[in-house]
Amino acid sequence: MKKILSLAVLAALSTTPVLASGKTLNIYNWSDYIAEDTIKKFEEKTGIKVTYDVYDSNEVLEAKMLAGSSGYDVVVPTADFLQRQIAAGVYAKLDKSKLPNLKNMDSGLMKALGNFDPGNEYAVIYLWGTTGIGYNTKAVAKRLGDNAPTDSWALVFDPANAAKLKDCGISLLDAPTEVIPAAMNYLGLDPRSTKKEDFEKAAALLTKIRPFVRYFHSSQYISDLANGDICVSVGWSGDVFQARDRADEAKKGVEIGYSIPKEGALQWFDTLAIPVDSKHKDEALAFINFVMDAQITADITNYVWYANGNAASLPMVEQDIKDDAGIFPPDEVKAKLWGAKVYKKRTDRVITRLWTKVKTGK
Ligand code: SPD
Repeated sequence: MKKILSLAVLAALSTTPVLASGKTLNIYNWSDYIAEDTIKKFEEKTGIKVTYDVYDSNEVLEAKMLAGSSGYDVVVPTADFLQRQIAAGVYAKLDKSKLPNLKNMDSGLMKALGNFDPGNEYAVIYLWGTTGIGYNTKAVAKRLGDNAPTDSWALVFDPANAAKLKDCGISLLDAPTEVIPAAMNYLGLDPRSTKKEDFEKAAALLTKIRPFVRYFHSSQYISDLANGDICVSVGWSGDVFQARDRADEAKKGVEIGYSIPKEGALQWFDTLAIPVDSKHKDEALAFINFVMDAQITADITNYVWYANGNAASLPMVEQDIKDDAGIFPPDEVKAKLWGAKVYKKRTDRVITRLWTKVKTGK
């Protein structure tokens, strides 16, 4: 018995020897936004034990960061939110001497990130994508015909189309700073406008389609699209591709498409940053450096279907992902993308008030 026990103890020890360092790291990331083995590989390589939590909204992350004492060591703000949060003093400067894998990053994209974080002092790019339309090809064709405008915001923002899609289910991201500018873009207004009247026009349009929207949520649509429980989502590129992948695997005849509308779409960058009150900054830097390893980033992109900012990873990214115009848009599509606007507090209040009205349908 003793021998059996000691063998069992040995076996247990041998599966966890790397965690003997006693070091820990608390990560707060978007849901469905990492490869299934990334954390395990990091723990095995470093002996650092990771606690991993998820969110699906920049507003939720921002509230936690501004309140302070979140307990997190690595978080993943989108660049426009990052800029405001840097100004509020919530992030620590990165010690670049501990990030040798910075050499792998795409210098053009890091320069673009510099518009939000001058000198790339506080953050590195994790993944990037667009906010477009995910749709169930058959369900949409059945209701709007073979010439359904799947290449246009009209698919969802034209009330006549939305009404016909009501029964199969429309979802919108619960992301006011993305959906309202998309509606402005559809209306022919500048999606980066900060004029109150432009926001109001977009909100009026969204209120018209509100009766046909099943829900506002920023992660549930992945499984619902995949299962055929909804048929159109204003969603994030990689999430829609994950839905497509799940639908393909389920083999139940659900086919999912993703479109970057011809009118244009938001291009955003998510970044890795360290809260200033993190208690495990060295471990956080070790994680960021680990993620910037070319193979690790390639594995993440191959798993979550989002483009990344790591030039060295591209040879390891699967060819069909690199070739997909919805993930790595070609130049002519890129020309129609707009960058996120960093809103001042006053504008933010306008957007929040209108969004509440849209969601409640009042
Ligand atoms: N499921 C992961 C989604 C990540 C989306 N990032 C947010 C982009 C906001 N513009």
